[in-house]
Amino acid sequence: MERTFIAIKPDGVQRGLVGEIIRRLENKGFTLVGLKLMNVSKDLAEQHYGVHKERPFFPSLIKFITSGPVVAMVWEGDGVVASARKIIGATNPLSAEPGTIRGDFGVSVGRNLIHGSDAIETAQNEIELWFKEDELAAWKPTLTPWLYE
Ligand code: DAT
Ligand code: MG
Repeated sequence: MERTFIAIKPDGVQRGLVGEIIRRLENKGFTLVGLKLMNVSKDLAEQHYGVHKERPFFPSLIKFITSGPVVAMVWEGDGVVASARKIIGATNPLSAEPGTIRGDFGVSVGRNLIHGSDAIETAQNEIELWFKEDELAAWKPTLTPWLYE
């Protein structure tokens, strides 16, 4: 089953949106298989955002993501990588559609609340980077026959 990596950033935690964000992913029908509240080291932040290291916003991005606890999660379900990106919305919250997390709760690209993997391969790498195998719980919700044909 497809998996994606989702992180509620320090602004989402500070603003008390952890429950709201988890609720949206649960309501959609995705399954939570990993969850931890953690402080992010500079090293982990730089690895996670390595693809952006030449961008002008990189230093402030690293400073922000290491500024307070984040909620790191792994979610599972058919098509979860692309679907979670839709639920999250566009990178700039001012461009994100209403009904998306960033569209409903954000106003600034540097405080856009949440991260979601952008492709299946990226998701696998990010899950490995953030979670140990024994921190993930494989389980099959009893609702599965009511979510999948
Ligand atoms: P996304 O998080 O939607 O995958 P991304 O991978 O392009 O977006 O960028 C990673 C994060 O970097 C993004 O969530 C917020 C920050 N960021 C991106 N573009 C930025 C910009 N132009 N100015 C400030 N921060 C930016
Ligand atoms: Mg990205």
